[in-house]
Amino acid sequence: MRAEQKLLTALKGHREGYTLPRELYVDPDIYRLDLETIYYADWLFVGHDCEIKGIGDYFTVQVGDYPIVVVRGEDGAIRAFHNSCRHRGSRICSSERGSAVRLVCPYHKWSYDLEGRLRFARDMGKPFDAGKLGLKPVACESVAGYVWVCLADEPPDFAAFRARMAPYFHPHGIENARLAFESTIVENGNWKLVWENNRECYHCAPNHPELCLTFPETPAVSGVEGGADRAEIAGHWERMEEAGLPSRLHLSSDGKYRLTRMPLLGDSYTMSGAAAVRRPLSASVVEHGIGTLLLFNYPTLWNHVLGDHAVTFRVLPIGPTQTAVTTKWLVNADAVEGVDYSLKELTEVWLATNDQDRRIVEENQIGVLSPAYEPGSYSPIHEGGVVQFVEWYVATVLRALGEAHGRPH
Ligand code: 3BY
Ligand code: FES
Ligand code: FE
Repeated sequence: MRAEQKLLTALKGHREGYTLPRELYVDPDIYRLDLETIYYADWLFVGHDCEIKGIGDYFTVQVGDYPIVVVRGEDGAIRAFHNSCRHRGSRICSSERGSAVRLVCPYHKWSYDLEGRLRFARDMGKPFDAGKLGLKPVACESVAGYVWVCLADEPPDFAAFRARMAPYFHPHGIENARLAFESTIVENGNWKLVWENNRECYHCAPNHPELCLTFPETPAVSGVEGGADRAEIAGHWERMEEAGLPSRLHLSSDGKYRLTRMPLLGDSYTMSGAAAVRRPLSASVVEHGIGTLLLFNYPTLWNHVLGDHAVTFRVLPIGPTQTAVTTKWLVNADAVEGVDYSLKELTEVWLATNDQDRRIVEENQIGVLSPAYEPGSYSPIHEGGVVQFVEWYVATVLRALGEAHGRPH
C-alpha cells in the first residue's frame, strides 16, 4: 500500500510530454511495483525456438525474482517451468543453456522429465505423492520463432498478438535460423531509461557513428507515427507488400507493441552497408533493400529483421537502477562462420552501438539520481516514441493499481 501511494503521489506530478518524476527511475518500492504490475503480469519475450532445436535442449532466464527454464519436450513442444526444485527449492538448471534427458536438481538429485513430472526422488519414505510435485509450469507460447512466457496466474490474451505478428515474421523463417552470437550487458540504469533511449533516434547522430551509416535518423523510423505521409516510407511499404512482405505500421490499441518495416541506407548493419552474411536469412526472401522489420513489444523485446540476419534485444530488470540487455544475432542455419560471414563484420555495429547506449543510459541514470533533477520535456519532433512508451507505462501501472487512466492534474 505504501509503495502504491508513493507511486500515485509521484505520478500526480507527471505531465504528458515530460520525463517521469525522479522516484519512478530510482525508488526500490516503485521498482517492485513495476515488476508486479508489468514484468510479472505481461507476456515477455525470452528467447528463440531455434536456440532449443533438439529434444531436451533448454535455456534459462531470470525475470525479477523468478528463475525460469524453457525446454523442448519429447513431443517437440516448448514449455516453461519455474526453475525451483519441489524438494527444498534449489535452482535446478544453473547454466544459461544446455541439453538434458531429465532436469536433475544438483542438490539431492530429484529428477524431472521434460514435461516437468517428478520421476525420481530417493528415499522419501511414505506417504509421498510424486504426482503432486511436478515442476510448476509457466505459461509459454511461441510465434514465428519467438518464445514468450507469462508469470501471471491468468495470462492476458495472447491470440491477438500472435495473429498480428505471424504474417510479418513468417517469411523470414526465424524458427529455422541459428544463433550465431549472443551478448549480455548490464546497464546501470532503470529499465525504463533503457526503453526511453531505445524509442528515439534524437541521440543517434551524436552517439552512434557506426549505426548511422545505415540506420536513418528520420523520427518516423523510430517513432510510432508511421510515415505513411513520407514518400520513401510509403513507397517502401508498397514495394515490400507487393513482394509478399507485410510492412505497414501497426501499433496495438493498448500501445504495448508496434510492427513495421522501415527502409535502411543499405542492406545490413555493417560498416559498408552490404550484407554481413552471404546466405539470406530465409531462402524465400532474397530481394535486396528490404530494410528492417521492426517489432517492439514492451517490456522485453525490440528487434531488427534484415535480409541477411536478425538482431533481437531482450530487456530484463535486475534492480531499481540495473538492467540486463541481451542481444542475439540470428543467421541462416546453414550459414558457416568464416565462409559465409565473419563474426566481426556481423556483430561490430551493434556491439559498438550497445556499448554507446549503455554509457548513455548510465549517464542518464546518474543525472536523474541527482536531487536537482526535475522532469524535462521531450522533443515533439524526435521523441514521440518515448512519449508513447512513457504513456503506455503510466497507463499500464495505473490500470494494474485499479485507477482509471485519467491523467492526474
Ligand atoms: O534499435 C532501435 O530500433 C532504436 C531506434 C532508434 C534508436 N535505436 C537504434
Ligand atoms: Fe532439489 Fe533437494 S532441493 S533435490
Ligand atoms: Fe542508441
